Amino acid sequence: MSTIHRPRPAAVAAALTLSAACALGAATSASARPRPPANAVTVTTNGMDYIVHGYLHPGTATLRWRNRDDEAHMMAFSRLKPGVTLRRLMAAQRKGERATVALLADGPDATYGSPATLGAHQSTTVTMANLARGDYAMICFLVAKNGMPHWQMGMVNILHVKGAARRGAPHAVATIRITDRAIVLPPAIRRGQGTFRVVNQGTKHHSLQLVRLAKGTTLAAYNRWFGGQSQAGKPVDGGGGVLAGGIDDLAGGHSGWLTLHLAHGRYGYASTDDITGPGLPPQSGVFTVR
Ligand SMILES: [Cu+2]
Repeated sequence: MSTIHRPRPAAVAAALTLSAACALGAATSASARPRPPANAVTVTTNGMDYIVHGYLHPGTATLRWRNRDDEAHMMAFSRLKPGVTLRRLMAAQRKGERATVALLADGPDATYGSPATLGAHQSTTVTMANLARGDYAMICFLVAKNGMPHWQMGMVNILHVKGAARRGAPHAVATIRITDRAIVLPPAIRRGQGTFRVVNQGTKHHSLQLVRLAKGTTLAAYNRWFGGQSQAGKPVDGGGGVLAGGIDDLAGGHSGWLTLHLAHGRYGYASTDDITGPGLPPQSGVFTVR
């Protein structure tokens, strides 16, 4: 699996499957930022960290992730068994993937609709449906220049989801449909702004990762470059693209929301779950925001 998405160093491959949602990425324009929804939390990355500004209520819950670092980061997101502390999670990480998976409440294949991978200075906002109460692990498996995975450098933290459930759905300007054969984007995507409902109408897990492409770079070329970097255990900054968030993973029949503030430019999209070789999956394509 080579992809826009997560590198899969052998030792952590299984733990990786615990992640998967997508967020929207973006070259954010501050002036276009809408009023934050009631049940929302911001997580900021300044370096090898997830700095959590508050907590979420269960139910319909919005996670805004800002990457202020000069490097790309990802967020494996998974609910922990009751009572698992950050210290215990970190100890399990050092032991290996099996030890980490043993701490997960929903197993290694759970999906929540959490944020997809962010390049340097990008941000993304996802709204998750029916988020359960509990403590959620956030772990970055990308690899630094020195070959060390980011989690080993401190990029592990916990987000608390507690209190009374909040219901309701954000107002969506249009719907993005993901199936077992395609991703169908609505015409409104070309505005690059607003909240989109994202529905997985297929039977398998799918995701939606966005990448802003430099002039002259095709999505296929970027994807090949990303796959090569990932498999070699190298950083994924460069290659003529900037990862711009999205929704990491949605199980078949599930949905979430993605709020976009995309700057003008050409974007590629792909379901990284469906990348099985050097080529692009059928769930991929390109659009332009003008
Ligand atoms: Cu990272």
